[in-house]
Amino acid sequence: MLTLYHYPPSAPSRAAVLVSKLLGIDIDIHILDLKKKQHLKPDFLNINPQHTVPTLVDGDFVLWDSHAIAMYLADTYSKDETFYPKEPKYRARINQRLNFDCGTLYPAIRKICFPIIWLDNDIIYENERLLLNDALGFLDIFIGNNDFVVGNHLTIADCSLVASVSSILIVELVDIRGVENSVVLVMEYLPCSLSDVIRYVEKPITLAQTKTYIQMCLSGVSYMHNNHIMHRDLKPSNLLISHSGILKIADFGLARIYKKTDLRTYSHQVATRWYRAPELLYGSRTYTPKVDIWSVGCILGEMIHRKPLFPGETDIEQLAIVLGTLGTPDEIIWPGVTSLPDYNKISFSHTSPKSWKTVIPDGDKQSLNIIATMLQYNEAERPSAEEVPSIN
Ligand SMILES: N[C@@H](CCC(=O)N[C@@H](CS)C(=O)NCC(=O)O)C(=O)O
Repeated sequence: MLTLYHYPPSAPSRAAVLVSKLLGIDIDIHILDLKKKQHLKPDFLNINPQHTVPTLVDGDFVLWDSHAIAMYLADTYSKDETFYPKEPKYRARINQRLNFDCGTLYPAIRKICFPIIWLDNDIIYENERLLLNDALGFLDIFIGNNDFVVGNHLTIADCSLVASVSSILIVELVDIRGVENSVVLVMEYLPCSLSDVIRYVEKPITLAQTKTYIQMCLSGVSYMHNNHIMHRDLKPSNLLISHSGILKIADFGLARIYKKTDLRTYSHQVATRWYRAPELLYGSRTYTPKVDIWSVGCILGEMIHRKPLFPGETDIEQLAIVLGTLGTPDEIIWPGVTSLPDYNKISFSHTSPKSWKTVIPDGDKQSLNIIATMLQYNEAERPSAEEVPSIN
């Protein structure tokens, strides 16, 4: 049996685990907590005097360095050559990417992340940021129009590079601490939320700011959705603003992974009421990430209107306000509405849709058109985050 000494926050260590999974190799993973200095204990120093993770033990053979481990596992245990082909030029390019990770990309990431994670530092120096940007630029060039770092095939080099790049995200998560029986996540401090910005009466948010924030929000939503995550609780107080005015999506407490091919059902009791999509209000359990697009539409409307668009006090009042604005839905504008779980539980008197100009009198034509497309009953008609026309 192979044993891998592993520490999950370490990118090289994660790369070794990824390779073992990619190759379908059964490995006994032994967690070594670097924060508790377990890697400096004599037992481990006997195995690896350089005291680094990952370290692989294969019988009486010991190997460390994630890239060397990846090559060894692929050469020794892979069923075929798929992920580390022997053809000399192909293999040379994979090795070049692995060396690039080892000598250029990972050191640039480590220089920034190490002081933040281990030394309670919160400064990123400009020269370090530029070095990392340069390295990420090379990575972009390697990928070019392909899907992977060497052409269109997944190789062991992708495992190393993706593990390294994913470490950049840890910078946002400043620390993980165990306190008694719970885990405390220490996040980057962001001074205010979009909710504070909207309600700051002394300096009302301008249309230009509104558009910039919505654009940032949509690019975050697009990133999440492309990575199969639906947030399910987007609202102004979950959109945080950094000192330099960068908007970041926070609070993934209700977020879920979804798959297009999956027919799994989800809870409908998600999203803070005012930003909850109508399919959720009618109890749908097979909704899509378009619930987030509805929420962004509500947020855009609220930024222009300076008041929430649909401020229901109860779930029923929420539905009544939405219907009072968009008009009574039917099977023509919203195919499938009559089959939603809670559709027959409550009926409202018939109402016609209001024009968005009457709902948000201060709205400009372009913003109102965008709100109208995002706030459609039929989720299939709502644009994806990328399809929302850029607001200028
Ligand atoms: N190039 C090595 C880097 C390994 C490395 O630096 N590991 C760090 C964790 S990210 C470590 O074990 N540090 C503890 C130490 O050096 O004492 C690899 O790819 O495996």
